[in-house]
Amino acid sequence: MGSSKDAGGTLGVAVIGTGRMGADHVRRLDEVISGARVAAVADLDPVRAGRLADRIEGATAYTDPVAAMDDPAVDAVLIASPGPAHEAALLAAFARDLPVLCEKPLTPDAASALRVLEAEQQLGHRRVQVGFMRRYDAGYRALKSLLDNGAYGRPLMLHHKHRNADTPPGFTDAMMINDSAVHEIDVTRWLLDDEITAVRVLRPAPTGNAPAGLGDPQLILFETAGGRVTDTELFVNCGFGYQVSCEAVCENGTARTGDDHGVFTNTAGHWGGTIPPGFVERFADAYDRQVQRWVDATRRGEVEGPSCWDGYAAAAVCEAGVRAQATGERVAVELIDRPELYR
Ligand code: ISE
Repeated sequence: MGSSKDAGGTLGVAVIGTGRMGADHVRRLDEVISGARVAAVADLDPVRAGRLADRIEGATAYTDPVAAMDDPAVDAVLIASPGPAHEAALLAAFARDLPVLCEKPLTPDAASALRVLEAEQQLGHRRVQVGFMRRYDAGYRALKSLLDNGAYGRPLMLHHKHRNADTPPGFTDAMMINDSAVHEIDVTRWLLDDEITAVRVLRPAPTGNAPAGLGDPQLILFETAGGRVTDTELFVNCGFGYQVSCEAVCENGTARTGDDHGVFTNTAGHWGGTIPPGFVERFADAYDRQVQRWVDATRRGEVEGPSCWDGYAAAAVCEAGVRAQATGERVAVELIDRPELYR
């Protein structure tokens, strides 16, 4: 595979979807990332796409993602549209052999993720980095290095906490797994280098602050092929801000990330720090690092980071999770054998 873009040239990126994440990625590519520029933006809403493109020299607005990919200034694609639109966009990018950074989820269910996995294998080389941004967070990376170097012995359990201040309108029980817990699914697989084999969901009495019908909080248990167990407190209407942390319990010690409270303050009988309002702020550095690493790898003609296999495995665990949530039962995860391309 040759490098995308001439030596020293910038990578022209088409950003597909200009909602909250897409618009943030457009800003990031324009203001933070080196070696890339926004060449095209696509959104079903022409006004939203046009407004963004107008602010960036040389960027063209489209309503059709495929037309954006066919813009001659485009060398690579960043997919940030809603999950159900990902499969079509990914297949169109494969047809043009364009490098892709695809926001999570790869696709919303395992069957469509499998189709994407098969299409990428047809190409014969990896083309996709999936946007599991926690893998680029400094704290999670330090935790991963510590587990990998083995100084604390084998990791036995992970305790995850995932709290959001509130949920957007229309947020459902299934979205608590597919949109929120999907991050714990990915970091569990990544940190432990192990596949999740079964899921259980415990549902305490919901907070009165959750919208009617949403069973919030939930406690999610994963078992892995290597015999590890992890728990996740998922509380997406906690009201007080955005908190994500992970503690690894190993044979010879424990290690925890996510407790950074910013500036430590003392005032009038209180000490404390700050809690970020949302994921865009909490993971700003991780998003920057993720996109910069994608741009750098793409310009070298390489693909790194979370793969379509990771996207597929996460989708399969989500499916089991949604069933576990609905039935209260332990649900086994069904995975195909890992194809050669992803070993
Ligand atoms: C959202 O889609 C995200 O990806 C956030 O990281 C997560 O914390 C939130 O719960 C999701 O809704």
